[in-house]
Amino acid sequence: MLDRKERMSTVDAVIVGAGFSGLYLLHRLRGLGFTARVFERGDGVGGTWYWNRYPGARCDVESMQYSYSFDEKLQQEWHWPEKFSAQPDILAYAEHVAERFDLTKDIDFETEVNTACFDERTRRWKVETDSGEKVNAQHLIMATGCISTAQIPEIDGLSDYRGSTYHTGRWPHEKVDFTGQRIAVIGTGSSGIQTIPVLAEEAAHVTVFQRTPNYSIPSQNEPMQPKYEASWKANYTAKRQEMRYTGHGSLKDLNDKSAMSADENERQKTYTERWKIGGAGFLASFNDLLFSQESNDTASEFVRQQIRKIVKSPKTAELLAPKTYPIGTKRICIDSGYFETYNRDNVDLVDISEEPIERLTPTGLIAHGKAFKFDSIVFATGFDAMTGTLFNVDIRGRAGLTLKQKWYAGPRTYLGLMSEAFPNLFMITGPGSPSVKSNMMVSIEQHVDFVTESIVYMRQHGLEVMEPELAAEDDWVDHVQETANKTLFPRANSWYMGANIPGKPRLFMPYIGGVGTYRKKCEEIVAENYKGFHFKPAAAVAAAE
Ligand code: N01
Repeated sequence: MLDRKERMSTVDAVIVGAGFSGLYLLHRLRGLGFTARVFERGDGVGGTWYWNRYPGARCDVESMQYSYSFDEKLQQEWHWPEKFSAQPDILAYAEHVAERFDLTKDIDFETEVNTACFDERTRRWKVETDSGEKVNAQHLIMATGCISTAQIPEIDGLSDYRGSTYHTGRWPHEKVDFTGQRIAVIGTGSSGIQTIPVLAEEAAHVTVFQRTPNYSIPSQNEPMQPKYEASWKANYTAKRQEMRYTGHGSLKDLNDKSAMSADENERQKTYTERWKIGGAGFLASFNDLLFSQESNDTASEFVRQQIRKIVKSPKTAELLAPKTYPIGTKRICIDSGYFETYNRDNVDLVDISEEPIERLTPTGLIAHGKAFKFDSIVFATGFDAMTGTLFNVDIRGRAGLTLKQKWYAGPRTYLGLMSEAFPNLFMITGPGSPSVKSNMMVSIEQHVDFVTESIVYMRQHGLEVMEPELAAEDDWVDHVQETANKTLFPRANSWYMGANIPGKPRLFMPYIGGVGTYRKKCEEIVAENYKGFHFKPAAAVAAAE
């Protein structure tokens, strides 16, 4: 048996996570002649799409836009069966990419990175996994995704419950058969809204526990139309380029006009047309829906009216109609028959906005003083987003500072890519970048390209260490908050604000200045020799010791 020292390996980069970020990173770094190892806690690739296997899981970005753009042959050859892809199709795509580019040989599955410490003497990250393996790497790249740490709320009696429990973000691999069951769904975010209609078709009875109603737009999903697919494929390069400089990284046909500059008739006509088209393009009905409360009110009211038209019980419709925050300031939901589901005889809605679930019991739960019995409880209760997964790894930078210590009052990054005191640590779609406020595929590709090009730059210039300057980082953190404060986003208790996790600092985590604006900013910084970053050549670091 090898001793510990002999087992230790050395690579240029350790990548944590084999979702879309980790896969593309590995492909690019290897192609540029770097050595890399990927550690992935799941037993397969796909990240979000590996874990979120709940019935009804589907992407809310159109298939033609939610895919890699880096390989022309791949984008021409791949066929998406539906306008909005279901989870199994996206997972199949991730698996295809891994196979096509021969990526799995450098991925350790079912392996979690526990600790990562920057050794100032060797200028290397010392990474240790849960299998006890130690790896030295010049670069540590967190490709862990923004919404990967599932949250089950601390409700009293959780361990007393004897039935089956599920979390949408950790769904079993084998099919769960709910036939004949009475089930509870707790949570009505994107995941709950997608899964409730599908569960209602299968289970004997579904009781939905809703703390906050959500605005949801019908996806108007349909099989992929050959003409539509062909029109994208004929112009893929140009369309992808256009997407990269839009506000959200996707082509949504923004109506560049204020809602208040239109009269009531025009607004109704616009909203009705967008509702019929479906999808998140509804928020692009006018250009100021996320900036002006008055404009936003018109769109919010339109959606409430649709809910009242769809849901037959006026009482249930009122409970489902969001009134406490502006539309779009919590992640907009895209559904397939969500509101219609409440017209079924086997679906009930329980409002827990005023009074939380009291506790779980061996047979179900107690809410409003009433005991409910359930065979299964589905938690659609979300994630410790953006920072939770980074904190799950004990990351220690210079002088042993932990990331958690540095970010105690909220994440501090330069461009959402790096954090001062953590040399050569990169984050893909980290807090402070457009990340979850964008088409993730566009943001992932941009960050992977930025990181790999930075590493190439270092190699070309004989540089060994890269780190943001504290002043540049402070300015960026302020800019991220100032940008958010000019919008309506801070008015909602959303996971963007960390509001779903008790005790989490309350501030807007993603960068809302726009995907195109952000990309141009990154391009300018690179053109100015990586303004705001400083580098150390190998010799200078050694001499300073
Ligand atoms: O999680 P969420 P999600 N008692 O945090 C409720 C992406 N995504 O998994 O709003 C009772 O949005 C909570 O209530 P409240 C997308 O970015 C994308 O649905 O905090 N209820 C809320 O209703 C999305 O935004 C896709 O008052 C409790 C729900 O649980 C993100 O993932 C599909 C509670 C959590 O909603 C997360 O979505 C799915 C408690 N103690 C997800 N704690 C697509 O691409 C929480 N809740 C379509």
